[in-house]
Amino acid sequence: MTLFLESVACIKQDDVTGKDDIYIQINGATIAIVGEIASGEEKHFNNQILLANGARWLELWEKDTITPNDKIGSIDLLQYNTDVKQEVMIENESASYKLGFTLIPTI
Ligand SMILES: [Ca+2]
Repeated sequence: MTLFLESVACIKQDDVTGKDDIYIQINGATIAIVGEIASGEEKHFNNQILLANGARWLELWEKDTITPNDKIGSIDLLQYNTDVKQEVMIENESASYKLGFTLIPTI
């Protein structure tokens, strides 16, 4: 399966001061670095990521230098239909993000 990552929108950032520093992991491996993003901002991507067999859990993380990194949340990729754009909220008590992506089955 290929993950076509299209957009990451920050509805509400995690950090109180400065911007969030976001990266995305799948099954523990970093597959995309979103970088600095603040509330109300959206970043667009054109990333096609070939997923390993068994890849399932997509996690959104926010990097902190002093305190441990914050996990914003995770989604189960197996829950989503393929070949159609998905817009999925990933959030916790403090932060809220919206991911736009399409899953493409490997032929
Ligand atoms: Ca943080």
